[in-house]
Amino acid sequence: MTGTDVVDEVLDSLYDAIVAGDGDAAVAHTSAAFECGAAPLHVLFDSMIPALEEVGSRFESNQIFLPEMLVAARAMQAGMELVRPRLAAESAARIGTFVMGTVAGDIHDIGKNLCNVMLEGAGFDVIDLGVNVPAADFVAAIAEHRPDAVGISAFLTTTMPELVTTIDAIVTAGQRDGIVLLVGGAPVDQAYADRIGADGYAPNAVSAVRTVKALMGVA
Ligand code: B12
Repeated sequence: MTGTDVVDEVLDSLYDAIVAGDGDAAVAHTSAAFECGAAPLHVLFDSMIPALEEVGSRFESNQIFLPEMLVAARAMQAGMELVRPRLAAESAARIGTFVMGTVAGDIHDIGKNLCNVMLEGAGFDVIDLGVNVPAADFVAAIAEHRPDAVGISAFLTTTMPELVTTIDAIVTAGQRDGIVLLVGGAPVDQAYADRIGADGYAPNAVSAVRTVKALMGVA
């Protein structure tokens, strides 16, 4: 068996642990993957995220229900705690401040947290406002932290309109100029981002970093 085979086997076990919602096993397999020399991004993108995608499609087809989806998400988050410091250790020189949050009415945060980890790794100081964030809290955070960029996530079709509400509040507060404004989350796309007046959109954490750096002119 080659080293690559061993890593693949551990990543398969990690995938199964997340799908099964077994947090302890997820942590153990994440740890084992690093001991075998797996790169943090390999662990994230070739095991953890596909596992959650599988959970999403099982939920959609009524094979599992909300409690199972919740434990799977917790298992993923537990494993991600081991990934975070490894990505941060690869951190580049500081390039700016990024305010990030999930809109009001929406409690999904795994994708947002993943973007935060990647942004920190790229050299941003990330101010994470958390989930279920009212537009007024984005406005207050921009006033307090004077960020270079702001990221707003919405993960449900029903909470996408909150992106508009939040951008409107930022415009009304006179804060729109001078910040790079990104939107994201699974139901959002480039056309929607253009329509609601965002500067950028990215479908995943890697391209979120690339996009914000390009828009800031630090690519
Ligand atoms: C885990 C999960 C949950 C967990 C969330 C736990 C947590 N802490 O986040 C729990 C169980 C709580 C949950 C609840 C619900 N969920 Co849910 N959930 C999911 C699931 C399985 C995974 C989401 C996820 O983490 N994906 C993995 C991450 C890495 O991907 P991502 O979120 O897309 O993020 C990436 C990009 O979007 C981008 N990105 C993210 N943010 C940002 C920000 C910026 C600025 C940029 C540039 C980019 C960017 O980069 C990220 C990383 O690559 C999805 C199914 C799926 N396949 O997506 C359903 C899903 C999102 N949920 C769904 C639903 C319906 C619900 C509930 C309404 C269920 C219910 N009946 O109560 C509730 C809503 C609760 C609420 N008010 O928010 C639906 C949404 C359908 C829709 N179109 O609106 C989905 C799609 C499942 C489905 N197929 O039906 N959910």
